[in-house]
Amino acid sequence: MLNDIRYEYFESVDSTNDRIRLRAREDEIQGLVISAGQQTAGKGRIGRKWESPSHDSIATSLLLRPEEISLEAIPTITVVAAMAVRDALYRIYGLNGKIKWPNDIVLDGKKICGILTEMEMKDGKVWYVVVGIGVNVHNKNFPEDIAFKATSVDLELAKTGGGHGHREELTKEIWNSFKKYYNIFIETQDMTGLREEYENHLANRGNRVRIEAQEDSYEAVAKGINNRGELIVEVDGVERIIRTGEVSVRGIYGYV
Ligand code: BT5
Repeated sequence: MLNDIRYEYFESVDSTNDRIRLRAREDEIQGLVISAGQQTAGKGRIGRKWESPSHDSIATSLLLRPEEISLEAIPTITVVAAMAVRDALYRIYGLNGKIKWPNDIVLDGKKICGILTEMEMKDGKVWYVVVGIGVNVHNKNFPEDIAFKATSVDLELAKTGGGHGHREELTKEIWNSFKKYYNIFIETQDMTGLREEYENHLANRGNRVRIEAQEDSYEAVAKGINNRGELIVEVDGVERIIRTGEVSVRGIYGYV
């Protein structure tokens, strides 16, 4: 169970995930959140970069120490975190995002949030888990290579009459929401209690997507997720399971 959440804030760090890692190795207990105004070395998955320029976005990471968790349940935590961000954006701003499995929230076809879950093992067990969340809040423009596929809270609110995001308020709402979903997840260590709600918000459900694995790329229809939080797709009438971390899923007409 996740109960108390404790917040620390820094103006600038390399990566909030790395800050949590250091504290975790110093035996910090579960529930610490480190957020930063700016990251100088924000990380995406598999060595990619995450842009979090000065005070425009949220960069926030949480330390978890799930007891007796199996290794295969760890990627599902990313899926749970995606639900929390979607929920927080909807409840505060009425922004009705979709979850692009496994780790993005998209609005109007563009990415507003990315999630990076990392962990370390000790003595053959999961020692700690870091859930890192980046959300674009005040960003008005983006570096050229991502401009076509990135959006922010303020840019989306501008389309529906205006308004501004508030980074601290949104950060707290995200982690409160995460606590709610995580405590449901941890009872079964899977998506049994969350799957239906998740699937209601899954981008591309029922649509054709392109699965880009390292050695292979093919088209499929996205059907939903299984209780492990893995994506179920159909290829020529046959179901396949896509595991987190292995692939990218793209819509066939663009980023989403
Ligand atoms: C992610 O990776 O989306 C995970 C991002 C996690 C960021 C958080 S911030 C707090 C914590 N501390 C960290 O150091 N990281 C976490 P991935 O699915 O691999 O997507 C990365 C790709 O998203 C990049 O290659 C770009 O194409 C794109 N991208 C980078 N910055 C972006 C931004 N601000 N908005 C939208 N897209 C972006």
